[in-house]
Amino acid sequence: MTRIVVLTGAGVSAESGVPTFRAADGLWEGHRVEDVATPEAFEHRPTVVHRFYDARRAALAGVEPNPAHRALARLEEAIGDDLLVVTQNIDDLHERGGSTRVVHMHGRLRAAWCRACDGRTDWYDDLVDLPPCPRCGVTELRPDVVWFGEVPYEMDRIVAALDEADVFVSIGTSGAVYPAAGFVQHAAARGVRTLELNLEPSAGTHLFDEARHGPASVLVPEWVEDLLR
Ligand code: BJW
Repeated sequence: MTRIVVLTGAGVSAESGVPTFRAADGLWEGHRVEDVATPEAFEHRPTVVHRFYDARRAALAGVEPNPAHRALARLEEAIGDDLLVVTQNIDDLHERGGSTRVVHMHGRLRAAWCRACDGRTDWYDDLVDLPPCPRCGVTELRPDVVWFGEVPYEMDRIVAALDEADVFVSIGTSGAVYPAAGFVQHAAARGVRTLELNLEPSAGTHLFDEARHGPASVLVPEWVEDLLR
């Protein structure tokens, strides 16, 4: 059986109406993502950072998975444990599209992390008004997401999957943020076949064995259909 690791980024959710980070319109109220997605920003301007994530959490209620998410779920249905989806996205569109084997390496919008008790809780409301942690009652909740300078989640599991993979596919990511941007080199160094599916050439497009450019809602279903034919 072919073992496949798929890495997804903001581009896979773009056609669902979730904005990407580095497009021309990818600013949030004039802030670059690098200026709001840091522990330092949260320390100095917690209200700005909470509002950034509260707005994105609220917007999740109005978006739906697109054909790219659904095609990946169809692939999981066909090959089961031989597929692992590693997403940099903090939305839940892979799960809502039907995928179950999903690693959220940059965390989840619908989760809050208490800095007082270290507990994590599923979270659907705003955080800007500093609600108490349901576990310890302290008002130290932050979005359970990975900011610049923090260590992405489940790196050991991701590296193990890349080491055992036959194919690595990167979908809808600019290749601007590490360590995800380095997965292609990690995989290629182990002889894994690599494929990029992105709207345009990413920063690391030359590192892939093959690159196909176009919208994920077209490229991903086509790739899955080819594979399962
Ligand atoms: C479509 C499409 C359509 C559009 N169809 N495609 C090595 C070198 C240099 C720097 C570093 C390095 N290693 C680490 C660093 C520092 C830093 C970093 O990478 N800095 C860069 C700015 C250079 N990295 C970190 O700090 C990370 N931590 C770390 O490295 O810890 C050390 C460590 C690692 C491992 C083990 C042990 C220790 C943490 C990074 C955290 C990133 N967090 C963010 C925000 C949090 C979550 C959130 O708010 O959502 O994650 S930043 C932001 O960028 C977000 C995204 O997940 C991430 C990636 O963005 P993505 O998904 O690629 O989006 P875009 O907008 O950039 O691209 C979209 C793409 O889609 C484009 O190409 C479009 O063309 C395409 N597209 N429509 C198909 N319809």
